[in-house]
Amino acid sequence: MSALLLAIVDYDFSKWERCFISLAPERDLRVWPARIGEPADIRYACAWNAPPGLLASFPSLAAIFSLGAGVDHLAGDPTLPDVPIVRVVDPDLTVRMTEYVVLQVLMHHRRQRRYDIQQRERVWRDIDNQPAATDVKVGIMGLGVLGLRAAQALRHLGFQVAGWSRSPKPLPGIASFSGEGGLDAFLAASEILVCLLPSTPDTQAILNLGLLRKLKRDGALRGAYLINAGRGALQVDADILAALDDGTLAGASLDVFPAEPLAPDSPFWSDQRVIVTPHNAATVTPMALARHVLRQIGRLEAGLPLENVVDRTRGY
Ligand code: NDP
Ligand code: OXD
Repeated sequence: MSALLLAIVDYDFSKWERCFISLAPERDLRVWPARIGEPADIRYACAWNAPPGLLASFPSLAAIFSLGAGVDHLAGDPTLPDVPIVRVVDPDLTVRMTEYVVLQVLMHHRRQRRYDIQQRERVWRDIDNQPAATDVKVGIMGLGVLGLRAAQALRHLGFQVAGWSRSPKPLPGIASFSGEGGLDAFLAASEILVCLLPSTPDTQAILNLGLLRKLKRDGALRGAYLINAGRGALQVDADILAALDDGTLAGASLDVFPAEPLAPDSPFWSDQRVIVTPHNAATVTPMALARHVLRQIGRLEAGLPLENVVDRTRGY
């Protein structure tokens, strides 16, 4: 039978291995680097940060499954075989990202960081500039699977929501902006900027000082905020720190960083206005990942098209 290889770097592969074995004990499962066996047996690879060149060494490879929704971890491999790349789209992962975005928006909207400081200092004081959600503008960069669902959840809470994507999206209750031409107007309509873009050549370092200065600072929140759960390569750390210093940003929630894990001496850790999480805004569970991969392999073997295939020219 066609073998499935787990090529997972940076994580202990065993939790995924256990799920694949429990769901498909008959499947010939191989694990890189310990148990590859005969390379020509490998038809499917489930990969995360696989070393460049590894996937090209399997002559029968028919599909690559990304361990995550993002596929930028594959982009640095110039020898990547020309086979379909399938990314994760999973309802549970989408809900988790929506939770993260709603939580972070509310943290800033409700001034929770300042109340945390007051609590530490045993101060009982109402911070009296709390606007209504209906007066606050939230902009979401990336209106794909994750951005759209988060936008809808924020809309239900009453926020004024705008979205920015490559192509226009006519969505009820959500203002749609697209492309380079729509970016400035979108930023001017965003007091809280949520970034859920993929990392592609077009989006590198997009969250820079020039962009942050275009956010709306004189709105109901009386300041601008950045939430990035897309990818670290989209943000310029030094620019975010400069923006916090000069008042361009009043606060930020950062789940991703250009260098992960975040260095122990990073100033982000101790900045009271910044909420740092360790790239875990939304993680697909090993069981959901195994089900998704096996379902797609089942489709391929039944002659059906794969779902959620990455467009290689766009890079996402
Ligand atoms: P999708 O592919 O469904 O959506 C991507 C969105 O970004 C689309 O709306 C697309 O526009 C837009 N986009 C892409 N490039 C550009 C560009 N150059 N200019 C404007 N808009 C652009 O991806 P998902 O929503 O599933 O995931 C988004 C990203 O979230 C992933 O790539 C990953 O990096 C990150 N992620 C982070 C996690 C975490 O834990 N921090 C967990 C999971 C994902 P259009 O619709 O027009 O194509
Ligand atoms: C993903 C991630 O891309 O976890 O799924 O970052």
